[in-house]
Amino acid sequence: MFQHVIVRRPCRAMVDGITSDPGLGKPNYELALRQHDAYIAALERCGVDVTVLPADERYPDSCFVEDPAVIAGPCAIITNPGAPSRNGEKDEILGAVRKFFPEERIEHIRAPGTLEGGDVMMVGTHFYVGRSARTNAEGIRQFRAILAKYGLTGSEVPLEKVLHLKTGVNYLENNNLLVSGEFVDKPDFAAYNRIVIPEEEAYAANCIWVNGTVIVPAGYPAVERAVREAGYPVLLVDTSEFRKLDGGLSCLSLRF
Ligand code: CIR
Repeated sequence: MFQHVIVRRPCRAMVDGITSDPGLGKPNYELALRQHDAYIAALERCGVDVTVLPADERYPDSCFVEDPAVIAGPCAIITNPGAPSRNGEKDEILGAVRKFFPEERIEHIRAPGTLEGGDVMMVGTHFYVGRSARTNAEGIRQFRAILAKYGLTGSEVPLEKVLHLKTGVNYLENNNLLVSGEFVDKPDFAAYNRIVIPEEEAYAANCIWVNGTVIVPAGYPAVERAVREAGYPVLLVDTSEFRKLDGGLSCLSLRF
């Protein structure tokens, strides 16, 4: 069960955030704020308390708080984001993390290691880590060493196409895994009950489980149906403006 969630308000500079698909257009800032409000409301309905950090105009992608930190059970790991324009976000998330974790349980990924939280998927005490353009071998080595200190385990999943691991695979608890694209047949995930997302709805593989409910992006009927059929109550949140920056539901919060 999650008790706490940390989010950061989108900043006006988000229109200059990183995108792999400029053809989707720039986000509409006012709409992004309304969608962020709805996201917070959905999380609150799942029974968590939500800490809302102020917008930070220095970092266009800073609403995607999942990337500069990973909360792994008893410890918090401040990452070292591989995207240069995002690297400084790690110093800004630290203050929020300190409100929940004592100094001796706050760990750091250090250069030349890089790691972004979007590449980390938690399954109980095991953490899958995507080796991506943002997360390198040294970052994963450091991350696994930190996990071991706390009796947790990690394994590396090489990525071929997607930005982050959780762009394409997300754990819904109860052995259920949403998978799309390159993750459908990966041997790493063979033991799970895999719910395969059709290619045209691949964006919606990024759903989040919050205390028994699954939050699903609005506008992806096949994914919504599949999640309901798996037995979960569903809350829909429109993330169209964040999608324009390759961001999804998981990217927008730290849940612990
Ligand atoms: C980026 O490219 O870093 C942002 N535009 C999107 C980050 C998405 N975060 C995530 O998947 N955890």
